[in-house]
Amino acid sequence: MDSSMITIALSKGRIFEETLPLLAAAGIVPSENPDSSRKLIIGTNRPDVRLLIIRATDVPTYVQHGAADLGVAGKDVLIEHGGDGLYQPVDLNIAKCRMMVATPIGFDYAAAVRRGARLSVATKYVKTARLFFAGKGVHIDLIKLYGSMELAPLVGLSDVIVDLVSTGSTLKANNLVAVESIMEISSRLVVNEAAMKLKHDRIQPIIQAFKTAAAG
Ligand code: PRT
Ligand code: MG
Repeated sequence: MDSSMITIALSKGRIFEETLPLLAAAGIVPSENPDSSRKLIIGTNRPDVRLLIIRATDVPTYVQHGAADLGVAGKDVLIEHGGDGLYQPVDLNIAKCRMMVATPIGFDYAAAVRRGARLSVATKYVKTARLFFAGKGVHIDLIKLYGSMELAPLVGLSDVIVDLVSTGSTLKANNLVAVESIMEISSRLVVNEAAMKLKHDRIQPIIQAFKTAAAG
């Protein structure tokens, strides 16, 4: 770990966009836009702060291993990762959505649950799905996918899906309907545990600025 540098891991798209005002509150302005730049390491107005642009699901891994000191990751991603070696000091209240169970229109989910039917569930969020259905006492066959879960019930791969929903337009466009809410999702600031101690003087003001900006 380069102790002179503060490294922040972010994903492109909604997390980067919604983290920009929080970075600004901490006096950090990226020198490039990751959507137009192909660079994976982006500098900032502060010579001692840089950004890593990585896949959303990889953020906890970089921070856990100390390749990044800080990062921003969805609760969905953190649950699947497990959160080992990470402080999660702030719920940033950004990139909000809901983890839901969805089915094709016309599938009687409530009746299937009532009669104790075995459900096949397609999802990228296997830990979340396993815990949720175990809690309800519903037996499931889990089918792990990496994306486009909406397709699975349309072609008979699964009865239901577990996915994130924000506007609901993706479900609607695929003749699916949300039948149960699992949890509210937002993104968290994550901090490497060793960096929290070793770089405390420089990391603490960033955490504080994020906290204040997220609450305001
Ligand atoms: O997209 P990519 O495969 O590169 O990676 P990713 O999906 O992991 O990253 P990204 O940037 O899409 O999402 C990062 C984080 O944003 C997630 O981990 C969530 O915490 C959060 N977030 C908030 C969402 C959504 N809203 C969201 N709507 N992540 C994904 N979606 C997807 C959802 O999976 C579904 O396919 O958008 C679709 C539904 O959107 P609506 O508006 O049609 O309901
Ligand atoms: Mg996505």
